Amino acid sequence: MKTVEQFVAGFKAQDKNALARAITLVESTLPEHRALSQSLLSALKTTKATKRIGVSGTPGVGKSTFIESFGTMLTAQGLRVAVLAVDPTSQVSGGSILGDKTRMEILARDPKAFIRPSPSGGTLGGVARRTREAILLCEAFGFDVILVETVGVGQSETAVARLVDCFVMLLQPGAGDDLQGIKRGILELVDMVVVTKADGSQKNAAAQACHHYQQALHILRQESWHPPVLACSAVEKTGLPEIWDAVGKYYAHLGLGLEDKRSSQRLHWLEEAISEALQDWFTTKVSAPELERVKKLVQTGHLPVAQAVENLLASLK
Ligand SMILES: Nc1nc2c(ncn2[C@@H]2O[C@H](COP(=O)(O)OP(=O)(O)O)[C@@H](O)[C@H]2O)c(=O)[nH]1
Ligand SMILES: [Mg+2]
Repeated sequence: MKTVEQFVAGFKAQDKNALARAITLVESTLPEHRALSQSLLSALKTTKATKRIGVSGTPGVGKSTFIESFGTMLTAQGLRVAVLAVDPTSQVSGGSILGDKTRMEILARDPKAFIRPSPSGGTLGGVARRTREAILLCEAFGFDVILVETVGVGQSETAVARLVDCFVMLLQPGAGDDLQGIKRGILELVDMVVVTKADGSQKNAAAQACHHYQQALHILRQESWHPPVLACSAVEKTGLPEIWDAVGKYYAHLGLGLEDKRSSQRLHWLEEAISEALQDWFTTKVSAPELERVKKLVQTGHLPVAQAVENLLASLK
């Protein structure tokens, strides 16, 4: 597949291989791939109302198992589900969070589903951009629900919250009696909290955790949307319909606000993209030895920072 027409035809024919290759294209940093992927994104149209849902939480909380059970429930209802991942740590750990496809064995074989592991390498900004474009490709392909899994570290949660409509935070029972372990900023982003592993001996603890989080969120979040706190067991497949129901309520609450939310997200990504492009442009324009020379001068205090920037920019004119 080498032309936009071939990709578009592949999408029309519902060839998942075409989708996978289109995502590889948006993940590529080669200039010719970038150009082709941009033409492809412009050529593809999405008319369908999709749901973009972020699934976040610390490693081991049960994200992949949840997505397997939740996604399978949705495909059984006739919905088409795509799963994408944002994992800025994959570079370090050498594997992606969806590398453990064993946790999503059933969904991975489901004809109504598509699972894409995290792009490895690059900055969080780069990973987020590629994921944003992958979301658009999955929507153009015809998926109804896009689940974006992210590991709860660093800034990746904030980035994912800006990629999705509905940001769901997974917590597990007994992970502390208060919300101290969770960054406050994250609680301000969540649209829903799900307490996982509400089964077996953990069942009571999960109910308690729900109650606890509900109270805490009630104080913290006084907006018109009160993020609900729900318990589920991905293993016993309980509590999942209630979560889907809450997602529906959230979208109903957003109403026309959904388009506002998405358009302000687009604006945010435009600003990010401009900064990134300027950075790239700058590093290709300024000669490395010159930059080193200026850095030394700044380091030793011989040149003020602002003056250094001005000199560098002036040298480009
Ligand atoms: N009892 C129970 N265990 C679960 C449940 N969901 C996940 N687990 C277990 O928790 C561990 C981590 O799950 P995983 O989905 O890989 O977590 P992730 O790192 O957040 O993706 C695994 O051993 C799962 O079997 C659940 O609903 N109930
Ligand atoms: Mg996982």
